[in-house]
Amino acid sequence: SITEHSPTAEHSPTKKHELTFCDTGTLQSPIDINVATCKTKDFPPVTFLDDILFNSEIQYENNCETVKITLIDKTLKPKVQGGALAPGSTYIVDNIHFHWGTKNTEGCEHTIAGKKFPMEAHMVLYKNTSKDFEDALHKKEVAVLGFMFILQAHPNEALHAMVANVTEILQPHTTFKTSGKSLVFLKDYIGSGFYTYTGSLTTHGCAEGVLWTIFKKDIPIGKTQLIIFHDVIGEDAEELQNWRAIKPYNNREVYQSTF
Ligand code: GRE
Ligand code: ZN
Repeated sequence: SITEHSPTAEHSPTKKHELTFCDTGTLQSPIDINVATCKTKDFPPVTFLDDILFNSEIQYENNCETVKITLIDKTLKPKVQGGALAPGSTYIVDNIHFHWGTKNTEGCEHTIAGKKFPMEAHMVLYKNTSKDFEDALHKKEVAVLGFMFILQAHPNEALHAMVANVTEILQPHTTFKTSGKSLVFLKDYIGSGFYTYTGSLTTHGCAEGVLWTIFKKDIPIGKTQLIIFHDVIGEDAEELQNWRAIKPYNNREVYQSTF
């Protein structure tokens, strides 16, 4: 079961949704990854076991909290394995969503040796022994793959399709159905080196027991491409910013891959 702590209203000036109840435990996310004290472990790379995510119809949604990407056919289960994920287990992709800010100097949730990035994507996975994401949350079988974006002057052609799809959902509570091809760029990053630790969701109760993987290879994003995310409109015409500030390390170990 989920480690439960008495929830308190956590007030962060940077994230509107922290005004709602969140966990106050000792395994919260995000953290600043202390690269200097990371222990190294001989992990295999993370891999996609199939191309279901890229060959199927997907939906981009502006739910007024984030841009959330899901498969339209809920019976399709894209599979991921490796890395720090439980050996011998496969994990199913539940959704991909993004965290960003209101300016180019912030927006990521995790920081690496104190360094901030303008955006972070989360690929949310659940172990195939769970029925769905909610079931996995209770069983502590949720894992999240985090991809950091780094700003560059010129657009990244590999992100063109994804960004074009986001322009279709700038208005609050809108959806756009399209091909999973727009996510193919992720294949170039999922096999990179990574950091891993145990933390929490960063919204919606911030339940603990989530296995985090943060890839070391940043995804370049052009300034005009990041503007599209900054232009996503929230409830009541609000400018969205949806990153949670870093939380204490406490006694946690963060491991890194040998590569
Ligand atoms: C979020 O809401 O931001 C979130 C999830 C599930 C896993 C990680 C995460 O809903 O950050
Ligand atoms: Zn997230």
